[in-house]
Amino acid sequence: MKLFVYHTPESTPTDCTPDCAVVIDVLRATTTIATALAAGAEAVQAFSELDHLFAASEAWPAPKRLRAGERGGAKVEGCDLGNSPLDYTRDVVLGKRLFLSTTNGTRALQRVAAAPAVIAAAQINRDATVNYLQQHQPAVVWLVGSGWQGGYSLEDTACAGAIAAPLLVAGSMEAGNDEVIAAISLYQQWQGQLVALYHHASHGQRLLRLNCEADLDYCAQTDTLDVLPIQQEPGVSQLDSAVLA
Ligand code: 3SL
Repeated sequence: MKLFVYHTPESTPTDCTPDCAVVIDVLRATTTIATALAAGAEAVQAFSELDHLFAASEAWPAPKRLRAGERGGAKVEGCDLGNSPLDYTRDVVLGKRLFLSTTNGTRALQRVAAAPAVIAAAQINRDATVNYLQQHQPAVVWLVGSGWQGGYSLEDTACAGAIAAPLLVAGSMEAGNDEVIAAISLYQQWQGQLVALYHHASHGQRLLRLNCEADLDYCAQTDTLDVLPIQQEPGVSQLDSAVLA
């Protein structure tokens, strides 16, 4: 297996697709997706554009849908929820389809939607992601950070390093680009202090200004959810039954 890290969706190649794309938006979209599915949501359907979200969700039975929208860290007007994973409790999401649009994370998912396997990964389901890659051994894997509007995000690259490190140590993967080694170094430097890293990160600071400190604490937890959101049809993620079994 050959592993590539891309810090942003914009830096991924446009002339090819990997066998497996792992999209990372630790703060907060992929953390929210994993949390919602772990809490019993039926599926998460991701949109880069809000008007597409509203049009698609209109066709879904109202009692079975939740609209979730975030722009600039804040909840979008007209949506049921924003993008705080702490809001995605079992009583809120059970059996419902989540129609989700966020500033960067859902755009990153859309960017790699043509790959045969697309996973949503974060710190909280890091181990489930590593196990999937070890079991399935896709030949070419991209770890794609969502970043912030085209720029690099510390928390996403640190999570890419957290996924890459055990794969390289086990010898089951080789680094395909220098970014893999840089991501591992970043993770190794901060692994015991992820909350502190997120407080340094520009998006972490944006969320702190929005009084979302508890979100940073939640998103920094490692390997707490044994769930793997995997794309079942373009844009639609559900739990991988192999992880549940
Ligand atoms: O950029 C995104 O997709 C979001 O995850 C940003 S936020 O954490 O909800 O502000």
